[in-house]
Amino acid sequence: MGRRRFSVAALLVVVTCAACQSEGSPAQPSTTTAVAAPAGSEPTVIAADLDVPWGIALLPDGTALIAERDSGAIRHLQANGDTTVIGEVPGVAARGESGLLGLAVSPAYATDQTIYGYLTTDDDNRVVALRFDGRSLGEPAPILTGIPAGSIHDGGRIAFGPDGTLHVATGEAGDRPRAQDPSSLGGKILRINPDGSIPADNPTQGSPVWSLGHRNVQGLAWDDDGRLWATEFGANTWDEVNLIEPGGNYGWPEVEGRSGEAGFVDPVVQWSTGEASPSGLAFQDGALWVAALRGERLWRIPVGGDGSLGEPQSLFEGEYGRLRTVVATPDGAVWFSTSNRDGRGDPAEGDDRILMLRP
Ligand SMILES: [Ca+2]
Repeated sequence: MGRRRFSVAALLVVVTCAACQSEGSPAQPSTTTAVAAPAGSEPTVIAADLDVPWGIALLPDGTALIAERDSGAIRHLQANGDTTVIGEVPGVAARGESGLLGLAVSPAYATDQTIYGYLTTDDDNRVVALRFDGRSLGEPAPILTGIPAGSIHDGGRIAFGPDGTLHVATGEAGDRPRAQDPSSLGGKILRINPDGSIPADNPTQGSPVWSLGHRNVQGLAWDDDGRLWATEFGANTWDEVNLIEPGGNYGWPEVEGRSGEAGFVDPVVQWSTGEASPSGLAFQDGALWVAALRGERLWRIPVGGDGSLGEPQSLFEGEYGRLRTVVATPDGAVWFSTSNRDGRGDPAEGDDRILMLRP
């Protein structure tokens, strides 16, 4: 494997340069500064020969479940690196960007043996609950249905927050006005209870909508202070990292990237789409870690105690191809997965893979 590289990307995270926000501005050349790799920081492959892995969720025993987007299979990654198919989720209709996407493990898994999946069917995107007893997979029980589906912009990340509610990242599925329509589940971050009911303290009574105005969100992570961060794919100009506030409107399709317009929450980080196309997100070791698809790198963004962000650093640019998912493990590691078999990549031998980094 190649050297670890850091790219200082200050010029790419433009906060104040109004001229850089013009529609369709081309990707800017990166200014790369090589920095010596800290000892022991080289990623190691922990799983290989996967087919478009998407959701990755850790079980309490340190093993993990992996969702394969196109086949609908869920694999169990053992400590020795073997992956066993524990079942296929019935009803998965994979086309384009859709299929079996996010996975989450119940915070009460030790007693309820329940996992959650986000999948595309012939009719919608939905969240289902499934029993997994350590060996085989039960039948899916729908807990949230009717999320708009399409061949693009299907969102798909699901994650439990520190308060035990399940957050669901969706996309507008190619129909832009949905993102601003509070009655549509598309283009939103949703918040539900583990049984699918609506938490009483959501911004709008009876609605699962937690934030709106999103184009396509595939990354959710909470920092140690409980702040929720989300990645979002831009169209042609700006990809985003957003700090999510309940009831916040993040602008799409009225604005993309920083606008300063009243009524819209500006992103806290923005990149040109060639530098990022950010999918998965995790928080580990005082930083956000972002898996970039088109950008083919891992971004590390330091988070200050007050929520301020440091300068994003570009890691492993071009070394592993397209990156989809990032997971923070309880023992301090960062896992990240490739997505080179998703129809837009250039698979290497052993792809797709999951790699482990110890920051
Ligand atoms: Ca936005």
